[in-house]
Amino acid sequence: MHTLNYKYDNSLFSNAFGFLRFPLEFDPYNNNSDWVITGVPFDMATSGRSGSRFGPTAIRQASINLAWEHCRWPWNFNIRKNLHVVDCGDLIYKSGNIQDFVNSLQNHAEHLLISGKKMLSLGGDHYITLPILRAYSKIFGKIAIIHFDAHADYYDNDNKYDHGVIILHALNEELIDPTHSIQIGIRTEYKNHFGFTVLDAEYVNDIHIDIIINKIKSVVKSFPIYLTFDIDCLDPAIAPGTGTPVIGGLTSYRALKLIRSFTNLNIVGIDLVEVAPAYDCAQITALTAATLGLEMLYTQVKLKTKN
Ligand SMILES: [Mn+2]
Repeated sequence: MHTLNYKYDNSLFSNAFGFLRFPLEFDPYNNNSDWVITGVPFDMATSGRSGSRFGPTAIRQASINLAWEHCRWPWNFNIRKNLHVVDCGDLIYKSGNIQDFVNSLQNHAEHLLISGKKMLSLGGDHYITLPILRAYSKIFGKIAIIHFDAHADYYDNDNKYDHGVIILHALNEELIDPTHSIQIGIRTEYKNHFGFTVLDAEYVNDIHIDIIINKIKSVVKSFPIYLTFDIDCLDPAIAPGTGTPVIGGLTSYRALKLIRSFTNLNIVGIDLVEVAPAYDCAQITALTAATLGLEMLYTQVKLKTKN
């Protein structure tokens, strides 16, 4: 019998729309996967240009360009043989109903965590991180975060649903521990740092990468870490496809160097947010996000083999 063959080393454009052609698994709670990828097509909390609801699809499509490498350079092992990853498709919620979205995402996240999974979520605007952090804090207590962003995301504008206020909400709800958390690439106004260690874009661009890596590790230590990466942390010359771009950001090379150093960190959850393909150019933002996601998963294999 003839069947479609989505073997990962075939063409660079055919796709069943799983990230990296990892298996699609629509019952993500009852299987033996280590990591579950969820697309979160939500952009109703965007303050700038909307469109990140199309981010998950764009990232998955671009990820196919990366599926042919058995061992992604410069890693020396095949991730498919060392980490069990599935893609459960996109979160379903009632469109236009933000509270239903919040409840659906937190519920999904809690089910995954109770099932022993770790989450890699593809946004969506940055608001998606808040319901996920609520679920994580139920399991882990106050969690540390590594937060890549051009924005500090604690602008107190009295708005319940705003992607620029999520960190303030997470602090007020005691979901995260600022003293063991770090923000990287910030280059917009913030009046208070609430106890976070902030490595602004100037510092991250100017200081030797090894010093930055040591700084990150000295802050987060061995605490459980949620890694949240807003693509606008990168310079818009590299990642233009996002809603609120700010010039003077990181290069993708520098971001890769930082991510690759995270092998020994206790990362328990990841998201990649704010890819808005309508403003992208030649899929470079989507490809960048897909590559960062793959590299983040590679760091988890190292952690697993060392334990
Ligand atoms: Mn941002």
